[in-house]
Amino acid sequence: MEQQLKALQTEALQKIEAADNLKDLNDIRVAYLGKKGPVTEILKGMGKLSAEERPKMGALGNEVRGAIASSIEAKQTVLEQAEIQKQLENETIDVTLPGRSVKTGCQHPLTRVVEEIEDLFISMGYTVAEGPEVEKDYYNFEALNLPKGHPARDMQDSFYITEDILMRTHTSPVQARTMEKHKGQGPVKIICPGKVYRRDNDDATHSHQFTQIEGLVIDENISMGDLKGTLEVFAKKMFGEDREIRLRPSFFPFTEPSVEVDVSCMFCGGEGCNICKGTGWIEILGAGMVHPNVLEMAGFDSKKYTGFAFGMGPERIAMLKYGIDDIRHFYTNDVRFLKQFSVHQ
Ligand code: FA5
Repeated sequence: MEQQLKALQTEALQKIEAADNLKDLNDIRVAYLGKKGPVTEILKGMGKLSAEERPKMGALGNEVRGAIASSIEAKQTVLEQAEIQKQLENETIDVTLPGRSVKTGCQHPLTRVVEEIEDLFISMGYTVAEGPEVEKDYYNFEALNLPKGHPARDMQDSFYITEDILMRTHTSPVQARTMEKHKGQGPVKIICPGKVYRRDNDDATHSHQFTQIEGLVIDENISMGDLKGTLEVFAKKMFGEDREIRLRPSFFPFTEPSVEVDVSCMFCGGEGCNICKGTGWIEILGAGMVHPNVLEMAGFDSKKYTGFAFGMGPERIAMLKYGIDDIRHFYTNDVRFLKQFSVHQ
């Protein structure tokens, strides 16, 4: 029995030594130290021993169990340490590796120009007004001195939804709505940025959906001089301090007199080039003094109040500012185009 117990101890210690993971070690613990393990089995034969031998064998049995248990415990510590070490090695961060750069987006060039124009007018005391893109014929045309059947409606081919509702063809209906809200009381000083829709054929300078920014000022004693001064500040701010503007007579049913506003060519400085078609001037917007009929329809006394209004296409402004040759670049979202306007290239 003594030999059996010692052989068992040797065998168990060898297996413990060979175990290279905690699961195998636990299996050895269950196999050798469990209630029905071999030490217990061997000690069952103690009944056949003399009274003298029995306590000796009992003590030896405990000794073998103790040796196996402490060997398992020691090995467990070693294996646990190894496991922690392995985990630490796997989680090691190499701080010398180059970082991964985060790709940031950038503001769309059109948004940038719209916000720049907004900021300029806000700094001159204007507030920003908005209106619906699906608009009533009344605000888009009638309240702007364009009754049904007026030939000037052909200037803006429209997408009609019903006979009285259409996609707005310009941002001027926001003028009409704002004036109506003011109930004949000045002053009014707003700009209205927003999307507009026209049945124009798409080409390098036209789109069926584009952006406009409208400006409207109504107060006592507002004159054409105020309009010209305001637009001069705008042109210099957008295109450079050397720029000049000129007004050419034009026609809009909602303004009288009406003008087209040109800026001196920013590409040739006014000398004449292929962009300004040799004239030295580039058209940037339409404007005029608010027609008395429009003031009266919105409830303003046209003898007391006068006003000016203007409307521009920020796509065309951005094209001139950044030398963009096709309006469709704004809408196709080609990353190669957009990336050129990133501040973190
Ligand atoms: C108007 O829409 C008037 N409502 C502007 C106005 C407001 C005049 C207040 C007087 C007082 P016009 O149709 O010219 O005007 O358009 C204004 C600007 O929109 C043009 O100068 C141009 O820059 C831009 N625009 C017009 N049609 C298109 C188009 N199809 N695609 C891109 N931009 C366009």
